[in-house]
Amino acid sequence: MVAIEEIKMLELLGGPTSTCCCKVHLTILEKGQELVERVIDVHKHQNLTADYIAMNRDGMVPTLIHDGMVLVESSVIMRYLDRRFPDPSLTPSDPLESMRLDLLMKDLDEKFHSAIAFVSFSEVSRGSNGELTDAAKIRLDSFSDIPEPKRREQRRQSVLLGLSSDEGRCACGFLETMIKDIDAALELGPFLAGDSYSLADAALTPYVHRLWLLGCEELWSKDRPRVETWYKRIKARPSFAEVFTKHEYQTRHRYNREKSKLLGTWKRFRGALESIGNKVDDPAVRMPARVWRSTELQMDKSSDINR
Ligand SMILES: N[C@@H](CCC(=O)N[C@@H](CS)C(=O)NCC(=O)O)C(=O)O
Repeated sequence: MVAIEEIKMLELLGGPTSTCCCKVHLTILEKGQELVERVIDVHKHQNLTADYIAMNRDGMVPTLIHDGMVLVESSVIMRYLDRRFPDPSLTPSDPLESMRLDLLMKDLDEKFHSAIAFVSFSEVSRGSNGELTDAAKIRLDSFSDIPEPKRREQRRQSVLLGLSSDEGRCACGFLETMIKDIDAALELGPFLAGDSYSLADAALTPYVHRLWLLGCEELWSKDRPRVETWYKRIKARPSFAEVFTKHEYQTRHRYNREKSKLLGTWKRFRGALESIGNKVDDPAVRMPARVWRSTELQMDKSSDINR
């Protein structure tokens, strides 16, 4: 019999509509670990209660409780899990592959996460002509509960401004870049950091899936077959079914592919991308993918100090 103190259960606080929770959830399952899911509904501001903020001062999900300890920040949690449960390792042993993993996760945290949050909030607040829904207008008032002024303002802007604003166009540009980066990484192997599934795959999956739920798969389905193949491969894993498919009934009211198609999210997204660069000093950019391999062409020989 297992003594009660030996049961070191993982408790994941958050919910299935959060990309950051999903990436941690995928990691736990890929590690073959069991977890208890405790719903903290950010749409009901359960992340802003005094009890929750006492554990997670940013009032963000996820929080992981393990063995009586509190862990926050999704990427930090994922790395903890990888060290704490080393088998199977989700970090490649090859230094270059693990560097690729680090860079993909850094870009996700620093650029792509806020971009998906903007596009998601903006689109779930709109009708087919891009107009704010009545429910969204009511929700705007509730943002005053968000304690940190910068985050409060970002949240208001994502609802008020829409994808045709500079902020929206920047977000769409970043997400296109994310797909290009995924495509470039897949040139080197079937998974994002090489031959086997890694933390990078777990981290990026919820973002690509969110774009699919928003009906924006044209970002890859026409001209980036490697991304399409990777997405199919990831979708076939039991962890995907457990994290996404199983929770579909809970998330449909918010992210619903058929509804996004009807409401024209992709049209607005594509319009935002096509407008980039059409004005002077445009803050939005369509960046090229990360380059992993050096080629002769990229090297400017005239700058060679040994010449
Ligand atoms: N850097 C944090 C970001 C977490 C985050 O943005 N969580 C979102 C859900 S994906 C959240 O809690 N949103 C609620 C809010 O902003 O009020 C992490 O990686 O854990």
